[in-house]
Amino acid sequence: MAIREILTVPDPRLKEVSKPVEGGVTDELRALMDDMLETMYDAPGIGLAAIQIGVPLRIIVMDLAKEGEEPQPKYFVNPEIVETVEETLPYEEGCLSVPDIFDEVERPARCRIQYMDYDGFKVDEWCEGLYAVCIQHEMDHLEGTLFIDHLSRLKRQRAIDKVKKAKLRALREDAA
Ligand code: K1U
Ligand code: ZN
Repeated sequence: MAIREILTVPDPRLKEVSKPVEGGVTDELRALMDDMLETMYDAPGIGLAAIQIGVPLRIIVMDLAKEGEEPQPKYFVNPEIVETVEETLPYEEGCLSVPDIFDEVERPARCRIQYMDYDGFKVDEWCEGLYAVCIQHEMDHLEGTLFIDHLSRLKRQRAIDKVKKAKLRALREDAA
């Protein structure tokens, strides 16, 4: 297992639409999902899409266990949202690709998803609460959409500028 670098804005790869996994869940894919989970735990975060480590495949990992609880890793291969409810839920979101920026996004409160799990079994289930928020945020990544794309143009640009400045500052500190 390995910790991979997480891409941050304005890296153009984050705008790519990820491709479906062909040919089922192989050992190679499971090794990628293991790396993604380790990278997510290290960050730390509660979800990660493959494109965030530069791999344009429709794969997501997630763990919504609270501190002190047993880990509950979840793996999603070729996930699809097949139904949503009209009711919406506002939630203060963050993103490992837009570090240290948090803002409210309103999304459907519940959604039904279909995907293949770590062992290649098909799953069909309803999500609600943080699970619904996180899977919709991660599904957005597969379409090249970031949570800041749901904000006003001004807020989005401010967020990108803030991340750029922080990256420059870190580079300068490393060079000193
Ligand atoms: O970058 C990502 O896609 C991961 C992101 C997932 C997410 C968070 C909040 C709402 C929607 C989606 C994160 O994990 S940001 C970090 C975070 O939320 C967190 C980190 C440590 C402990 C608890 C939460
Ligand atoms: Zn994100």
